[in-house]
Amino acid sequence: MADRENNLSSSSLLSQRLGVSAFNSNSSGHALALAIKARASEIGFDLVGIASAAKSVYADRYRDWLAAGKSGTMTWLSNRVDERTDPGVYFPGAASVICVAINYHSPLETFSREDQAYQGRIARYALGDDYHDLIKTKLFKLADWLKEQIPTIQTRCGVDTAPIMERELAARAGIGWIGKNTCLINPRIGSWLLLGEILTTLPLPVDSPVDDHCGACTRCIDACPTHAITEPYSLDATRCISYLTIEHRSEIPRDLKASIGNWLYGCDICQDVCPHNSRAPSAIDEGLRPRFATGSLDVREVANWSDETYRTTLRDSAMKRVKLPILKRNAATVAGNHCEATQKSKEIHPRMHTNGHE
Ligand code: B12
Ligand code: SF4
Ligand code: SF4
Repeated sequence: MADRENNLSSSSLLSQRLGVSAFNSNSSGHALALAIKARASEIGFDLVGIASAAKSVYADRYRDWLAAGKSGTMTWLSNRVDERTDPGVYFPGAASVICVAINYHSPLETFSREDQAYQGRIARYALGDDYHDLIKTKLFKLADWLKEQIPTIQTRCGVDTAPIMERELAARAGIGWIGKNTCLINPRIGSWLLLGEILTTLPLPVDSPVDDHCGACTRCIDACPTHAITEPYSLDATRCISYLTIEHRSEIPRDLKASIGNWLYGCDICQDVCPHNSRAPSAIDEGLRPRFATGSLDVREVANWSDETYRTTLRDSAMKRVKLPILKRNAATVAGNHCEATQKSKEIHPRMHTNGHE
């Protein structure tokens, strides 16, 4: 309570600047929220919304998901569950969460027919600079600005690694809805979005969630090559190519190898097919533009990379989440899948040829 009083009295600084008498009145709270959003946009976020720091309403669902073994070897997801499902436990005193999103979509060049065979695809989010650093820098800027206005408040910034459920918070903040592929989708921009947040002790007026626009569509479920979306809004991570190529550090299960196709790092299929991504705008932030124009690398080259090539090619890239041996494992999977496909087509081709002459 004392904290809240402090927040309210010191907030008069900003409310004076905003030309409103007391920040705890409805209109001044809204003016403050608008000022935060305007600053967030100046800093370079595409979307911003405000959510309450209340407990997750999907906590039981999350526990069931873990209990069903759907997190695989990501054992860190089972740690700090009380924090993950309640922002107030993770950050005591948290009253609001300022949720931000940044668009990372960029059109990719198509590869030539000759090059196509050994191209290992990289998920779009990992094509530019490491988004963790890029978003954190912007979040710190926004948090510092907010603390300049209201010095007594506390803030904590998070991007991906904090033990919080970022999609649920962003959905609560009205940034988008959670689609059947489990991604957060904004009705205007689509789902090529990376999320971040500032938890704060500052009470703020919250935004309203947006409606679910998935309707009767099942394109993502139908297109997933490993059947990882086991039912709408539910993902078995142990089958997801993103998990298999990034988080899973041992041998890739035999029955899933072929379905990985030509994905070297991550997977974008369930977002590529989503109709809400068909008119996705391009990323504003230069840092998120692809460093590999075709969004892919030649897996024969990756298989021969030295430590030095790995370090220089992937300097400041999110792809460094996997060490070189895992990247080489993935390169071998893609190359193996290509050879198998070629072998199969050789087996099929003569038969078709013979049939054609019978
Ligand atoms: C672990 C993890 C993964 C795992 C598991 C993914 C998953 N779907 O759970 C793996 C490695 C597979 C993965 C893959 C990807 N990830 Co990831 N991942 C995370 C991480 C670290 C935790 C997510 C988590 O807790 N998963 C467990 C599930 C059960 O929890 P959840 O997804 O939060 O789901 C809960 C809510 O959705 C809630 N809920 C809220 N509203 C609603 C509404 C309804 C109707 C329902 C039913 C449920 C529901 O219920 C669920 C259960 O509690 C988050 C960062 C974070 N701290 O949140 C990034 C994050 C989710 N990942 C992200 C990205 C970009 C990806 C990939 C696109 C990367 C890629 N291209 O390869 C893929 C997408 C795959 C997919 N279809 O989800 C972004 C998502 C951005 C977005 N637009 O949604 C995040 C938020 C990171 C970030 N800061 O931007 N990821
Ligand atoms: S990222 Fe790929 S493997 Fe994972 S759910 Fe989406 S389509 Fe399936
Ligand atoms: S592909 Fe269809 S069902 Fe899947 S997330 Fe997009 S709109 Fe929803």
